Amino acid sequence: MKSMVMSVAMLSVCVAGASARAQHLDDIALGVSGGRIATGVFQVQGTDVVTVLSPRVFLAAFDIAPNFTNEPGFESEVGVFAGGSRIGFNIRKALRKWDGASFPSGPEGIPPERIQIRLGPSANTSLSPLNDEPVAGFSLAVSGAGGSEGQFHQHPGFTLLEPASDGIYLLELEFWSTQAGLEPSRPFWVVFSQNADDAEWLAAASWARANVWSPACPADLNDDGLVDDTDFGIFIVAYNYLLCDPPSCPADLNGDWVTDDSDFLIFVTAYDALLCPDT
Ligand SMILES: [Ca+2]
Ligand SMILES: [Ca+2]
Repeated sequence: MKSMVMSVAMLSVCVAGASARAQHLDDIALGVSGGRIATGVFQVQGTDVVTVLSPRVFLAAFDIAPNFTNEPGFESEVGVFAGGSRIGFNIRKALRKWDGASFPSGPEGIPPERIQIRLGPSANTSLSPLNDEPVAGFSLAVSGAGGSEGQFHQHPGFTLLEPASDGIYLLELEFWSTQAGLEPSRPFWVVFSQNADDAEWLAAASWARANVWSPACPADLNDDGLVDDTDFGIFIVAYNYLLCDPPSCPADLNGDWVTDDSDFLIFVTAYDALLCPDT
């Protein structure tokens, strides 16, 4: 899977040329939508890189070092947030482990493992809880000056603690900001692979997408409540190369991690309806 993800990223770079590589395309994108922080991915459109703020389920793997990764990072375009503000996170629930069919929501799904999130000084350390009481995380700075003012770009480290058994883990997070008037993000989820089979990893991520996120209007790729030409522009780029914008797959509307004719049919139906369901 990692090789597929990387190959897609590299393909995107090749298509766009070096000038479009303003963002690290395999990071989780952060932006602002409807007055709140939103998560998503970056997508190459011609010579531009756009932020697609619809995905809320992301892939990651403990493959940078044993039991450790700091990829994907979290990144915004320049000028998105108030310069010098801070963005923090909360861990919303205990970790869950894939049982082959689901991430059980009850206590039976909570493994002995915990995930530690850390960046920089030891004070910047958080541990996933052993129950579903939220844990307040730490905050990190938005660039305050220079050509990158208002950009957030950080790569906190994620460590799977002992016994660190092989398998697939689900972590539920949210972002918040010190910026006045900017609301916290909706929950988002990272599906971590610890030496898991790639197909099983994607199956687990599909399950999470369908069952813990369950998007009401997946074809609304820019999260504005409408399915219109802007969404079509995003959809058709992904459809043209079949695969996904790592680390998620916004134009995969049926949750199988490929963007193909099945998704196209879902898209045109939603496009004809124009308005998203009122949820
Ligand atoms: Ca839209
Ligand atoms: Ca699909």
